[in-house]
Amino acid sequence: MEQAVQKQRIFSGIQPTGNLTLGNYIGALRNFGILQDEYDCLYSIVDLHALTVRQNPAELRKACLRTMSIFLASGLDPEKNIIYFQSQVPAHAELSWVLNCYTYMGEMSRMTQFKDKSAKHADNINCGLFTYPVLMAADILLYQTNLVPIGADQKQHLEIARDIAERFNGVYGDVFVVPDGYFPKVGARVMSLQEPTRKMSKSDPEDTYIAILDKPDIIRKKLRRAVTDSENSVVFDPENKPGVANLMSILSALSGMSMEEITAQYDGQGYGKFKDAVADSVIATLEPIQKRYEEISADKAYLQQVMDSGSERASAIAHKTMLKVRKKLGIAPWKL
Ligand code: ATP
Ligand code: LTN
Repeated sequence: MEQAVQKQRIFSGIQPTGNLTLGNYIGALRNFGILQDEYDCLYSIVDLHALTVRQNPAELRKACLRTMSIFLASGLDPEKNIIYFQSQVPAHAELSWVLNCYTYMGEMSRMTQFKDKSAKHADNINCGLFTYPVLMAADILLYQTNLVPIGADQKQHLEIARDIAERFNGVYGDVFVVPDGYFPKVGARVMSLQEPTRKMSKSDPEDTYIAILDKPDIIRKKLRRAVTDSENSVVFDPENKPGVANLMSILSALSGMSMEEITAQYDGQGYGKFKDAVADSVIATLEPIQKRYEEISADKAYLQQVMDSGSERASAIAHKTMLKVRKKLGIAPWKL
């Protein structure tokens, strides 16, 4: 007799902060769509994580809806995937507390994102920022996730999630699936257009990133101004030519061309032509997403329905894990 094969589970999250960038798209979002047929996927807008940095409530609300609309516009089917807001499923915060008690201060203080963000927000180095990776571990472990599609900047956080899962399982038996990462071959770390040795980040100044919703003329302008070097050679050398290497990675990730093919086609013709080719491929990728975004973001009833059904479906899975965790820990509910 044939047995129904249980699909592997995928979980990933994106913070509703600022404008989603081309880095978010190439590093994470694009893979979400590719995986939706083969896996059982949950994609969360992690609004609790966003609170680690001071947010304006009205802006946060808008950014949440914008992020959800971008998820849908980039091809995520809300029937096939569970798309929801993290804060709508209280079990994330609950499991996060539990896992905090199985995580060491030393582990958290080694996290590079914590160091970067506390340097950026020196006036608000709060405990949430410090234990941010524990909440991320809770997000992942709550759903017994097998695979986590993320950009390379999140590798360290995924490692911690694995360590916490193994530690917990070591004490209580097999409670959590230990997750693996899923990284893009090219573009796992899209770099800033102005400082190509730093990652492109949506919380940096406008001219350093391309937003998924940037219009074609803006995209072209930003790419023309992208920092390169004075050599005029289109050769992939991330160490000595980080600006050119970054643009080549973007073009390769979006067009499928190899680095050699890009060099063969654009070397020796000046950076202007090369940058225009990068702009063409970025525009061709983003324009259809922007068109769908306009329609989806205007349809409030549809967004409400995706939001409600997503949190209901996610809650049902989370509830099962929490019952198991509570039982193992010896906390209520008990059967008396
Ligand atoms: P912030 O600047 O507000 O910290 P961010 O731009 O890093 O945000 P996140 O919401 O933290 O965005 O990340 C969402 C996903 O996008 C993660 O999987 C992350 O690895 C990926 N990602 C973010 N920036 C890049 C980048 N420059 N290149 C590739 N992937 C990226
Ligand atoms: N920490 C991630 C966002 C994030 C996430 C997650 C990603 C929160 N929870 C769970 C994957 C799985 C970030 O800053 N990019």
